[in-house]
Amino acid sequence: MEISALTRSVVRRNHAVICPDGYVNSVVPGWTNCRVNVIINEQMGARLGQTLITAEETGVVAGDTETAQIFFYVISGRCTAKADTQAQVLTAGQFVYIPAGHAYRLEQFEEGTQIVTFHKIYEPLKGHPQPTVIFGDAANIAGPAFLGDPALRLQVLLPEDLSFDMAVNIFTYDAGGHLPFVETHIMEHGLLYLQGQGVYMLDQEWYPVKKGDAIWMAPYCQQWFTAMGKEPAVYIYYKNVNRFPT
Ligand code: UGY
Ligand code: MN
Repeated sequence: MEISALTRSVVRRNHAVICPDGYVNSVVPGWTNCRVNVIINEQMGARLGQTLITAEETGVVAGDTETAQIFFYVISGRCTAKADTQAQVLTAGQFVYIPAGHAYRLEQFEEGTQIVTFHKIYEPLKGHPQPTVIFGDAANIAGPAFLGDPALRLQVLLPEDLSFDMAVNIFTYDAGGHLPFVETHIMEHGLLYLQGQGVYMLDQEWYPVKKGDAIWMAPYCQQWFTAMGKEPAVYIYYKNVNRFPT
């Protein structure tokens, strides 16, 4: 029998590891007939939001982004996503980015469809038009070797364009692959493991992590990762980018 008083989840000043065993559902207005777990949010000191949605067949995820752009990525299952005048069926690996000030509606879910979302208050940049709605598919995005190491591959899902103040990337590590150095940087991350396992170092603490776990890294939280096991470790992550460092 598992001991219910134990968990791998931790919440620290500048990082958190959130494992599914600690989830408590939230009610989010406009997101109905689905389970919503708010994994990262400003209550913990973050400047991004990250949620996990598990939808029933009758689920509806609808709203207006207002000030905060949202990125929806389908982990598993299927739904129809509508924004502006566009509508597309999304399946695993596909995504839609909804800019600030836009209405969206996700519906017609396959039972149990799982979606991870990242949202951030949009910071406009003079001389650069606000991004438009973007539908995409990770399967069509190249994953070049990261800093020349073929064991690490990085897919950049959103355009690398100054209009965007957030990036969402998928990082794949072959077993044994690891970040080439301990990163110490101003950018913040929200992250969800899609596959595999490994060990993350966060602010000089060491955490075993695996598929389903989420991590928050505040600015300047030192970070390093090595993949373990027999299959590649894959995570999707958010990063704030392209703005003057205040
Ligand atoms: O984009 C990044 O900063 C990335 N290399 N960080 C990370 O995976 N922890
Ligand atoms: Mn980083």
